[in-house]
Amino acid sequence: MEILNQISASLQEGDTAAVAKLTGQAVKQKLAPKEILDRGLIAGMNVVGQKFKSHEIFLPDVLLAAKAMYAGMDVLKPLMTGESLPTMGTVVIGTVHGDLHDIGKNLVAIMLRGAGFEVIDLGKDVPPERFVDEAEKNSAQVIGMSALLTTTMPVMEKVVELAKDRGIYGKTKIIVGGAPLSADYAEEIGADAYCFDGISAVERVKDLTGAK
Ligand code: B1M
Repeated sequence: MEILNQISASLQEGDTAAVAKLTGQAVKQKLAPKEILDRGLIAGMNVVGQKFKSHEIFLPDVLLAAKAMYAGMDVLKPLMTGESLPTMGTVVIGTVHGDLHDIGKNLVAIMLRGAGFEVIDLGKDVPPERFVDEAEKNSAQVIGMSALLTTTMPVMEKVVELAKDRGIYGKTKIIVGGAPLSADYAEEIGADAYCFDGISAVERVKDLTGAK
């Protein structure tokens, strides 16, 4: 689809205005928001990641691409969130301490809100205690953690340990996600579920909380 390639290309160039405009056009063309997201915005961001890894581009380029990604997500957000529904439960979500990657976490939050959950977004670089404090304070059914760096993944285990110490482990379910994670890693650290993306996060949170 031509317009999706254009969105991907503009995102790779860090052209915020073009990404916003093209995403709006794609919506007008009645493309599904998920298709625009997956085959336009995320596809572009994946190329950015590969080029960054192979030193073809540098950090400022990645920052510009991230800004452009947000411009596209802003256009799609109202379509993905839908009408607000009676809340199906509360999820405390954040990117773990030391990690500033929040695009994926924000997408997951949007999808969970769209599915009717109340989402308390703690942002990025969130210390372990804060996940547990906020879960307790808000009687959350689920803690959701995101990590994009192999170096920050171990923070998740600290949160699990803290949840055990405070006696909320088992009652408050713990889900984890992010590109370097796996179901095996989630099991190893004692999380209740690994989620590959926003859709699987919604499915797993529904399973874990019994929400329909
Ligand atoms: Co960084 N970065 N980055 N970066 N960055 C990666 C992650 C990297 C893989 C790039 C690479 O080398 N190819 C690499 C990590 C290597 C590793 O650890 N194995 C890397 C690096 C090295 C770094 C720095 C260390 C670079 C440096 O300073 N030298 C630095 C670290 C800063 C820090 O965090 N302390 C850094 C910085 C940055 C920016 C700030 C410039 C920017 C982030 C901006 C922002 O988020 N606001 C950035 C970006 C944009 C990326 C890439 C290119 C794209 C990430 C992204 O947003 N993807 C990334 C390469 C890549 O992943 N392809 C890279 C799109 C997003 C929709 O996908 O986040 O995977 P993702 O989320 C998905 C799923 O993973 C899942 O659902 C989402 C939707 O499908 N998911 C969950 C995520 N969280 C979930 C939680 C859940 C459930 C599912 O439940 C709770």
